[in-house]
Amino acid sequence: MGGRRTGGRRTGAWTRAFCLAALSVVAGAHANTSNGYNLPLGVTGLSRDIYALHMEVFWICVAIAVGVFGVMIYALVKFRHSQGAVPDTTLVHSTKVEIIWTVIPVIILVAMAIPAAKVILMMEDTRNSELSIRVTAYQWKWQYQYMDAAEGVNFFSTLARDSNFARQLRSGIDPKSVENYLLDVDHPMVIPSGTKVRLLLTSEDVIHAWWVPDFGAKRAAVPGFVNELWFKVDPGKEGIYRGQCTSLCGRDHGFMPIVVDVRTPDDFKKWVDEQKAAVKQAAAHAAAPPPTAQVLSTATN
Ligand SMILES: [Cu+2]
Repeated sequence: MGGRRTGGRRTGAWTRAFCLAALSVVAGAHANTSNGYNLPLGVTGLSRDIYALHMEVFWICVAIAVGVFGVMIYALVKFRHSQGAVPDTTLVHSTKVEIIWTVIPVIILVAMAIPAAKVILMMEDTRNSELSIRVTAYQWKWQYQYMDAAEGVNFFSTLARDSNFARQLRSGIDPKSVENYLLDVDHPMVIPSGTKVRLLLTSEDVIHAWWVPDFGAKRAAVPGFVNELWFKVDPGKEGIYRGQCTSLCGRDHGFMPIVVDVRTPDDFKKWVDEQKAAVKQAAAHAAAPPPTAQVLSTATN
């Protein structure tokens, strides 16, 4: 009796789990981006292409699953032993059947490979980029060195201070109270919208990987190699986009987030001018002769 009751409870749990899964599928079908059940649709042409590819393959998988399981379930029920079914051996080692079940999957694979190859070729095509940024990964931060029109802009991007304080053992700070906990940096990468941006990725120590899901952009940063990556954010989609290092790179792998601040080309130009002015000012300070002890003592008096 006891066993039966446990069985009943277990069935209940399975039913609940099934209902939850079914609900999540329904919820997933309604929204299209970043709903927690599917890939984000993203804000670049590449991310949308990747999403479309993913959905195409997904629906092919659904159709295959429905077909295969449908025939299987039908056969299991209709031709069950208790109904006196007799095995039909006419299809065993049938050349005709073997040709059919080889040709159909080949057609399906080719149908998936052609659009996938197109997207891969497009991802690799970094020609005609309008802004290049050299990205160097370190344990555990990123360095962004701008080229082209923003030549000279160069800074490190590290985990934001409040996240860094909260993450310390026994910090006494509730991580939930920190906005964008572990997903914020001191200096985000700033890029213009509607511009083909090319990243030249490398690493100074171990293998890291630069990834911003909303851009459909992810690539490894390998010491001694320069990998290329590009994206073009749609005009009108300016804002903050976040990502993370996605190659297990050591103790603080989880503490080197990526933040990209997408601005309009005009705002980006203003930002570049400010950065260049700041660099010039710093250089002027460094070049100025150091104050002598005499000057210093007069100043303090
Ligand atoms: Cu890393």
